Amino acid sequence: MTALGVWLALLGCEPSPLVFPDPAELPESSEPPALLVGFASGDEVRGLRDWERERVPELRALFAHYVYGVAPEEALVEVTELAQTPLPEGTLRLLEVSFGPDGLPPLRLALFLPAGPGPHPVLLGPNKCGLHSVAEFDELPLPTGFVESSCEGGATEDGRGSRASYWSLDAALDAGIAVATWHQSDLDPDDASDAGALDGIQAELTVDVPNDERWGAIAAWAWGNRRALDALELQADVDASRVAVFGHSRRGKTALWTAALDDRVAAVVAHQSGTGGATLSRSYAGESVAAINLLFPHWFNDVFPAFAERETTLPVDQHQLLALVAPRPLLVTDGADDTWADPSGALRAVELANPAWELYGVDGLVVDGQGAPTTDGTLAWSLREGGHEVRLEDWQTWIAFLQRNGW
Ligand code: GTR
Repeated sequence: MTALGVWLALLGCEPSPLVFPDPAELPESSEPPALLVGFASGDEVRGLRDWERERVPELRALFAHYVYGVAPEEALVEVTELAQTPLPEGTLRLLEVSFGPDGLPPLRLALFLPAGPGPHPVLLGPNKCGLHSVAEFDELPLPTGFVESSCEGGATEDGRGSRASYWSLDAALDAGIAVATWHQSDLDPDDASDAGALDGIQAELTVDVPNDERWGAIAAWAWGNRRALDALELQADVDASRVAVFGHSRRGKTALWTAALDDRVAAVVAHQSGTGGATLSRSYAGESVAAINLLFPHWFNDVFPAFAERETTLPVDQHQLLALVAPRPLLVTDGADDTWADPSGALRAVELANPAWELYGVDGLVVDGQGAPTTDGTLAWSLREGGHEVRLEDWQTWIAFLQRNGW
């Protein structure tokens, strides 16, 4: 099999004659590429069959090749329960998720379960500063690997509960929704000096693709979400058919790429996910493709930087990533002062993604009498006041949206 065939197979796609032109050879288009026209064939998508059999695998392959990199499709997962503790609002279960072959570092998953027997729906996503930062509970272990310098208290006891204001666990538990989280550095340290994707899980689990297509940190974290989902499927008191993947900022980008690749993800909440997330690359407000690759070269593969100052040649744009979530519920949330994440570019992407929901005959984006977006449909965008952070108010918006969609 050719290298292309190998990695289309890794992505769960049938090998096809798809070839990936060098970025320098791609045509310019100031408009985002059409959602419902094949890249290779130029043919229009005429219905669900064309969408699911042709266009979805093609878009997954294009995003992997040009943006995020190629990850292994799955791994053998072993799940061990490390601890179980009663909480005022429910139960905390600590799981260790290890992957074959031997020697790969495990992922530690904290599962906060609401009171009652379940099975409970779940909000799943990685955290930035370590499990101990999410809440005050002593049972949450300290991180063992890299911790960002912006994380107060670092990997020490001083960091315990330091991010609790970002994690409104009680709001979810009171609504009967479990929260599952793991530290992103368990899979891949968020270390900008690792542009070649040589540390973390990628160093252990190599994929047979050219170097520049290697999976970056966002792809590694998306892979971690998928392995956490493997573990959640084994929990009798979890409803694995209602796992929403969520995340703030770089973890919002991760949530979208997770759901784009994995149909088991039942819903997505992407909060202030910005460039490389919900915002169009061809929107020139906020962070550019050049800026993100300069500061965070390790998040993407080594092909994406070729589009710095050349966004108009990108053969994909982020509305197509959003469309890969259809027909599942997708909520994109932003803050009015968070201009770096470019809220209006995200709204435009949501609008351009909407035809994918229409293909399934579901209510995607629902607008009010003035044409303004609401959160009533299956696809939604919501703006609050303020900047780049997570507030109780954000959790309330996410939870209300999920509850309207059966959580
Ligand atoms: C910013 C970065 C954004 C966003 C954010 C975050 O500095 O430019 O793309 O991801 O970090 O993750 O908080």
